[in-house]
Amino acid sequence: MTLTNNKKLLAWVDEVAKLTTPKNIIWIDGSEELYEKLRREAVESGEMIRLNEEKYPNCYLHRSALNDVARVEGRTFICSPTKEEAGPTNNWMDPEEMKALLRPLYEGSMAGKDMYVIPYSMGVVGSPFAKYGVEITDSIYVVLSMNIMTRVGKEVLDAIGEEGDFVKGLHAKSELSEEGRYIVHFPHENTIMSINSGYGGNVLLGKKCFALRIASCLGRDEGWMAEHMLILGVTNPEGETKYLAAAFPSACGKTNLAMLVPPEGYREKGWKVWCVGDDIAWLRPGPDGRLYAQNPEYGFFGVAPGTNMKSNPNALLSSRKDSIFTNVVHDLENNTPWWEGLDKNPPANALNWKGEKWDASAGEKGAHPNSRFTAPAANCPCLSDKYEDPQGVPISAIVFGGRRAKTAPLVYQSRSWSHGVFVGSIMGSETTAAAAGAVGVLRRDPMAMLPFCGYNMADYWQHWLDMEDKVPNLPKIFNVNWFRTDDEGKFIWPGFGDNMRVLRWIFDRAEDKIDARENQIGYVPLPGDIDLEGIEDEVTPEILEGLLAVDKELWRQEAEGIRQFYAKFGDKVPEKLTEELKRLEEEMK
Ligand code: OXD
Ligand code: MN
Repeated sequence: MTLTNNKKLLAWVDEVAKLTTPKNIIWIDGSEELYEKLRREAVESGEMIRLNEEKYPNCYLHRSALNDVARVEGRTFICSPTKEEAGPTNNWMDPEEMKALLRPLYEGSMAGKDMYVIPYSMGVVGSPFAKYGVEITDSIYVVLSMNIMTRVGKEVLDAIGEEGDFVKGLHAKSELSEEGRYIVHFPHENTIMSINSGYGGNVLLGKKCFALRIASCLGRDEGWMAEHMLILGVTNPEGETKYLAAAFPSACGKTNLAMLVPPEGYREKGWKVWCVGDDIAWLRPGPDGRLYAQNPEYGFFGVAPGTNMKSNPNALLSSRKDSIFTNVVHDLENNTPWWEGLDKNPPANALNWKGEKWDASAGEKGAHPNSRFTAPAANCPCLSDKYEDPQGVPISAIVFGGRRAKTAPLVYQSRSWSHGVFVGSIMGSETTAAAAGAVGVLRRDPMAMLPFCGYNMADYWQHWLDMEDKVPNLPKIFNVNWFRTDDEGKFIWPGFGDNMRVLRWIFDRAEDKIDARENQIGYVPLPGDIDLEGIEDEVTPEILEGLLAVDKELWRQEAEGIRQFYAKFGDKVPEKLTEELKRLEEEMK
């Protein structure tokens, strides 16, 4: 049975089947019947384990191969026609050379297996934001996860129609060999090829591969933006709701901010925070001259460790049904998932993420640090009612952030759009103990897009700057840093729900409701303008002053680091950004 008359799609499926020689070709039509059959098959083969039906209805546990537990930036390629187009921060290979390398890897790779054809949409089907894709895969885990993370099925084929275009994604698990692992993008052909991996970030091709790397190129060509940003809405006690989009590198609490629970005093007064998206935002000029955002995804692919009823109740509750858990601890007594930081009671009778008998008291972690939950956004208790709005939500503020022990203040506002683009381009974060390597090393990660920008980052900055000509009423741009530490290395700002206090200032500034003080790097809050009611014991006005202070010596070093980073891009760095850098150097003299 085929569900479409799109000749291009039928020809491509045929071509892939000839190359990979599967036993059957199964079109994913979105029917529950087919999903149920695949779930049963995955349980029978051991690919997934069905969890406790009462506590975790329709939830499954999955383990990826031991050598395959994270995105592999070293094996991710942008194969644009020229190396310059991919830029100095992406791996590049000539497209034809890469195809010649990949072809033998795919040859016969699905022999004896079923091949699944998944039509999916990034964005609300039929909306101005939507872009369609088709992923071919030999993994049931991918089929079931794509159904959580994107909108899948016949309605997407109908939206593509007989003549319509789509992004091609070809995934084969093959032997899961590390040497043969490739995650490859051909932006000029709207094609993604992934092989020898079964880990989410490498194989759920709608997410990073399509919605960021390919979509960033589409956005450049079509006048919109694909960004690694959460989207949230804040309703004030007067009942007005405003939205912001925010970019953070990993390990900066992005999912927690996306689903923030305001402090008790705020909740009592009627403040509410709504999640529109936790990872990706597509931003387009709207009919009223403002910038509008939609979350192109349909679910959350969240890091499990550290998620608990205190740190992020909304994420935890999102994953209580219809979810897939990957590389977590399996509590055999209850047949439930567990991870470090869920609670203080590691299960006594359990298997670790590798599927081995696990004894928590022996000191080794049970869940992989990058273990994940894949959960439908519809489960999220604070999901915005505008989440499925075809027009998206109007964005009042764009927020950049990173993890900086000293340099960056708690919050500052950029002086202009160009200055804001500069602030995004110099983003960086200090490494934590969660990742391998030295702790506290600064990694520059412009707009948190370093591993996700599908073309030359310097051209991407120019595209940001050019938005000023396309959108008359652009949002204001801010930078936040929740992670300043004192001399003992302790965090000064309480973070989590109390970040609401900073969001409030950001919205007030975005609407020009309050004044601010200009310093060497932008605008910072006036004394008294960050509400400290309820945390006065922890954060006195003097401490807040310290959190907002600019240390000229540190910023001189910062400017030097930025100059070195910019040098990688040669003369491609937009002039407006080098001008901003010069101004920063001047200010710090
Ligand atoms: C993610 C990431 O998984 O940014 O969202 O790495
Ligand atoms: Mn991300």
